[in-house]
Amino acid sequence: MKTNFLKSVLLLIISLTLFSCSSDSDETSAPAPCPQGYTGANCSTQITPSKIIISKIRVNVFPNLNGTNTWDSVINVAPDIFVRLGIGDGSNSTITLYTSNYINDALSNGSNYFDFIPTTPIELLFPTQQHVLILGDYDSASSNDLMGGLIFNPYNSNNGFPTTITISNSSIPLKFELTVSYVW
Ligand SMILES: [Ca+2]
Ligand SMILES: [Ca+2]
Repeated sequence: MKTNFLKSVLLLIISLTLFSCSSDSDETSAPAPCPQGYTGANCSTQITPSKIIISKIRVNVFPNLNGTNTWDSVINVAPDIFVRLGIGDGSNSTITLYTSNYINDALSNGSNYFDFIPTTPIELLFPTQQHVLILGDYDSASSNDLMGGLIFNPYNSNNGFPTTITISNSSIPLKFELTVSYVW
């Protein structure tokens, strides 16, 4: 009986030693470096970027009519579109980051698009905060018409850092595509 017990203890010590040895060998092998923007044991955790940079705002879809009326009432009735980007929800407290020039007499046919390329790329310094992208009809003779706006979060922790961020709502209808890059 006593011998059997000692044997068991000895086996336990041997297996613990073996386990400890294999553990040591794991520690000595250096892990492969993760691609930029990722961390964690298997490099699957995204690192929140310090900023997201927008180099282009593409307008893909917008309403050609203001309800049943045209956006403008005289001669050229199509809207003169411009985009405005801000931090917030579109209310008065929204902080405007960018307002584009306007494109004359734009009509959306579902397959065309209109690009706005800022002279200086737009830097989003708070990429996890709520932003708003607004489409307006520029009216020189009166105040501009709000054609529609969409709220979005530029950064999501599991989206794989896409270089194109699509923001859309088919019921307005409104669709934007942002061309972006990331800085960590
Ligand atoms: Ca108008
Ligand atoms: Ca107009």
